[in-house]
Amino acid sequence: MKTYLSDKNQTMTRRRVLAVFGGTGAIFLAGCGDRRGSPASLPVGSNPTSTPPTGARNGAAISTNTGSGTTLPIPPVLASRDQDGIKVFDLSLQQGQSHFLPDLTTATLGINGGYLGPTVRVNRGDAVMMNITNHIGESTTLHWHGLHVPAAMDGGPYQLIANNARWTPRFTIMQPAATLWYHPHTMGRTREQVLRGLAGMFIIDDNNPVAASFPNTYGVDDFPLILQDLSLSQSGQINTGGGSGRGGGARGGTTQTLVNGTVAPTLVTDQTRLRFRILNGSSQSFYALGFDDSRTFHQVATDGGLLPAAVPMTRLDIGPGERVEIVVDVTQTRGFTLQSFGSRRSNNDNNGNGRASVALLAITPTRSGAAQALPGKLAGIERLAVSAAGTTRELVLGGDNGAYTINGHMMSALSMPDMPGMADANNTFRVRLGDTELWNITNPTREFHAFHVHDVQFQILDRSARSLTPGEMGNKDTVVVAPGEKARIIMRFDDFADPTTPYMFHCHMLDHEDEGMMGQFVVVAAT
Ligand SMILES: [Cu+2]
Repeated sequence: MKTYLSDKNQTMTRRRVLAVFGGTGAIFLAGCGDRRGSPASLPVGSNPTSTPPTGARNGAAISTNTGSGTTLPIPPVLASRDQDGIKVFDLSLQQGQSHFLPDLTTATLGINGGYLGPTVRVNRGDAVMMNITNHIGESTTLHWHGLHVPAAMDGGPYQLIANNARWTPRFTIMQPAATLWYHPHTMGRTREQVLRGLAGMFIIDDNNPVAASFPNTYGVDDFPLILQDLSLSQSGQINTGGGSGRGGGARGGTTQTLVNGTVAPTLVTDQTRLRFRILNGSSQSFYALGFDDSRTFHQVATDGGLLPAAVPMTRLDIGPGERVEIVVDVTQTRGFTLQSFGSRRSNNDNNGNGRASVALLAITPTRSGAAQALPGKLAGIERLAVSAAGTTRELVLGGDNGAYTINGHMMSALSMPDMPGMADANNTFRVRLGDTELWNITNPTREFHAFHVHDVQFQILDRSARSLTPGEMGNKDTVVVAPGEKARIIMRFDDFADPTTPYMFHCHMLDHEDEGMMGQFVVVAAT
């Protein structure tokens, strides 16, 4: 039996998630920060191998029906240190413990804490170095999802960090303001490592003056929301057997939807306009976001940053790996709830069960204000023309009967070629630096897939099944392709050529990725 939060008779008592974001010292609560958050947001250099629970602070019974839960935890903004003009960010991958369910301790992983990681926040133009140490007890990687960086800095499966080893990629932030994220990309192990807790937000700021018209005070009126479905066994351990939406019920456990690592948290706010930067960090789940009173909100950004214009809406679909930013006005003091409505997408649950609605965040305003207009134009986005594409590639997804492939090819650790000469291996595309390419992604399977390309932000040209929505007119790095649909995407491969280090493209449903729905490309200097 599955237990969803929306079950009418499902009342759960739970403790605060003690270990989220590193325990008491690092929980950055709403309403107590400046724009960049606490300057000393994390105890950098603390014992990297354990995160002791800090003791129960809140034993209140919580009815998840009403959503009157724990205060929304906000990932702290990670302070950098300056090293010869380079911003250095220290990220320690470590083991921890969390309390998602009452009286149960869940073994988790975290970055600078016991579960999830801090928000890395940078400016366009910054030179940065990520100082990553791995103490999780096995090899991993750390990938900057959506970031335009050289392949050797990308944190894909080739940039393996052994246990107790360090990796220090350096790069310059070259792209517009956006809400990106970071997570492991370990061959065959991505799903488990992400769901055990290795994920965090990566926010880029720039000098687009439009930003000043949005709520932009982190933790006050500008909130990151990391959405994850987590399947827990009866003993409270994270099911790692595949399919976050399945397994829990079958084993007598439960599937919980977490927001920043907590179930149905609450936000009390005196702000009259709120911005949410929402990440779908789930393995398999799609969410149809909206508010319980079906109020109109505006989508202002997608994966790669601001949209050309704000889009008014009442529902917003978000697939695995995708991000959206929304702005919502608080015009009444009546409480309202961000929720996921039953998604129209079929494979939220691999058992074929429909997805129930889930309360995500209960918002309790203490003040209200008049609705305010948003700027008419947000970002100037150069639309890439089909005529600019020098190369067209066909990518056919395969996934029925459990064999997840692209063009019939299943990437696995065994088929992963050695670095020298890998560019000749099966399914490795050679892209010429500076070229614009058109990729036709065809999904003949019965499932949705969320296709992600590293290195670049792309644009969706069109879909075979429907017109594009205004919210799809921005820069994207992940595109959801429906069963039977073909999506055409176009992108230009500027800046970084490296004939021996591949970038990846893959389904961002982490089960599918781990099971082989992945390929690779190298960018080579034009001759
Ligand atoms: Cu997929």
